[in-house]
Amino acid sequence: MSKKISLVLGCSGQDGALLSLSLLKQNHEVVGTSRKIEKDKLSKIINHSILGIDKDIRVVNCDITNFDEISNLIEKYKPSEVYNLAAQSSVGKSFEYPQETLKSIVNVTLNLLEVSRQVGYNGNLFFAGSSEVFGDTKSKATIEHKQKPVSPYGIAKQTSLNLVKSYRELYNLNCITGILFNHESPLRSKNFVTQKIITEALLCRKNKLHKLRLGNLNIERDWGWAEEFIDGFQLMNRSVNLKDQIVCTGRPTKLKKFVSIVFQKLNLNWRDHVVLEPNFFRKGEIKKSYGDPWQMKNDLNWEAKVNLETIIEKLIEFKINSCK
Ligand code: NDP
Ligand code: GDR
Repeated sequence: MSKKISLVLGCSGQDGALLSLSLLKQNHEVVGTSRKIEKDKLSKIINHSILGIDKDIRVVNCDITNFDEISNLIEKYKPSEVYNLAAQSSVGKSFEYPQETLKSIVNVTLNLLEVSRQVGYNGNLFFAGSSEVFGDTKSKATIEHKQKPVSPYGIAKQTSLNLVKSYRELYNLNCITGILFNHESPLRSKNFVTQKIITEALLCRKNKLHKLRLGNLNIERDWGWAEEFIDGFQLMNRSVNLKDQIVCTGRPTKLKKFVSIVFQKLNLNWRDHVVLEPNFFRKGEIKKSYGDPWQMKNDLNWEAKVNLETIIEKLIEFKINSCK
């Protein structure tokens, strides 16, 4: 029997790399897109090297906002599943680069949906949505929670969510959005606060005078473990009853608490090292963001099992080993 083919837009990022590994383990052929890979194919994608999948995944350089380029990919590979994970994914940077952010999210979503509609693609399409669409959550966010995005990134993800829903309802496309809360792994870049804290806390252990500069420590986030979120994406995309879902742990934690656990695990006192940096306070900051995991558990029997302490231990362990 020929292998199933999966197409992963944004295969070089944290989720793209982890998802590709998972699909390869299930004997899928994985075709991924990246702007990083040069036409000569000699350039390496760091996350693929870390996971040891460089040689197993077919990475193509593709302008995913271009109709013909996406259309050619779908026609050539006829994937059974498509995952759109590509995005300028930093909320903070979206204030500096709103045009790029909207283009990478809204234009790409619309392009993939339009191609699918026009070529009559009937495979399954998963789109990475974001908890940022809700803004502040007053209670655990369900799919019905009021939406009040406060960043260009959140606005882009809200538009993408609405587009996917319309194409599902108007044209019967098999497309869904996973509304994803924060999920972490060692593949995260230092743009994101969890990797920044782990990396810098280890520097503090080496050099007692080292300082870690952070923004608002009072924000609360629902941090999960990326590897298990990837399983959720696949369950959603293969579900008989295709619908948008909230993917989260349901457990909010203050950033201050996250910092204190990291430093405590390294036998340090975070108060000796952390300095508040007003420039890192965001305009339009979301104070508390957490979701309701009930629907995913009920519909797909998916739940986040890895708790925050374990996430932190895994992140520290990976960083220490990679620095040896
Ligand atoms: P990453 O930032 O790690 O990866 C993003 C991917 O998008 C990269 O492969 C990159 O590919 C591609 N990309 C970046 N900028 C652009 C651009 N301007 N145009 C086209 N492609 C671009 O993100 P994650 O893996 O963490 O997240 C995956 C998806 O899930 C994203 O859509 C993100 O917004 C969403 N999400 C993530 C959450 C999380 O906690 N991780 C939570 C909620 C939503 P390359 O540079 O190789 O072209
Ligand atoms: P977020 O992740 O904006 O939630 O987006 P990030 O790790 O950047 O910020 C989390 C929270 O920490 C606060 N913060 C800082 N953040 C960064 N990056 N650096 C700092 O020094 C710092 N100090 C405090 C932030 O203000 C914020 O409140 C992630 C991305 O994966 C998105 O793509 C995704 O949609 C959301 O999660 C859900």
